[in-house]
Amino acid sequence: MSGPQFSPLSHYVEYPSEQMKKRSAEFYADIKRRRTVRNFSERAVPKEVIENCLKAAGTAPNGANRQPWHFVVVSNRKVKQRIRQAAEKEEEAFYSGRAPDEWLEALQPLGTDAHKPFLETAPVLIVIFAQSHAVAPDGRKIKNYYVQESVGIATGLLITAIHHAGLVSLTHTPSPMGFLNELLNRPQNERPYLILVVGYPAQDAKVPVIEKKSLAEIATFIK
Ligand code: IYR
Repeated sequence: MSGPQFSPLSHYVEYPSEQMKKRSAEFYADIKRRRTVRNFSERAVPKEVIENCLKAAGTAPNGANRQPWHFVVVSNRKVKQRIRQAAEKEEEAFYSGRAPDEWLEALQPLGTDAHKPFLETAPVLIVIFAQSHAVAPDGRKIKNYYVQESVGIATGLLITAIHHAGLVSLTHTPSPMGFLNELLNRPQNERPYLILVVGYPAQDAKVPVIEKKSLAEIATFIK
């Protein structure tokens, strides 16, 4: 086995600290405008934008560079309709009994229910799959590492890239979502991670009034 190969870190750019402060402040100002949106316009989005956002997601740091993710981009009306039907069936069971009261109370400020029209209205659904293991050409299982963390980080980059491009998204997690393997013809080593609903907001889109925790609440600086 040959040893690891290294190349110089040639793409790193160091900014002077004033510029770094400005860049970090500007990035924060921009990302804090991001809202999870549930009212989508039917307007189509350019395929190239979705492709670039997926390429950005694919740069995510991940366990042993196994890149244990697969993204299925659905824009076909019939397939979106099937996903909506299957998701709403699970969501109805969730909202009308499967979810404990404590969970329903936690969701109350968001105003969500079993009705998921956005799965059909939005132009694009990106169904994110996590590969619990890889499969070698001879069918042998190859172990993946830190799959949930890796796919979570890639999803975070994808959400950020979509916001940066000027579109909105919604993380949707019908539970259970095994139906997505069957509908999208994905192999058994892949588990649906979440559905990212992507598009333009509807003209009259509304978002819940919620607060983000302050820096003091989310971070501790040890001197
Ligand atoms: N999957 C359900 C419930 C839901 C759960 C959480 I945690 C949320 O932050 C939002 C919704 C749904 O999509 O309605």
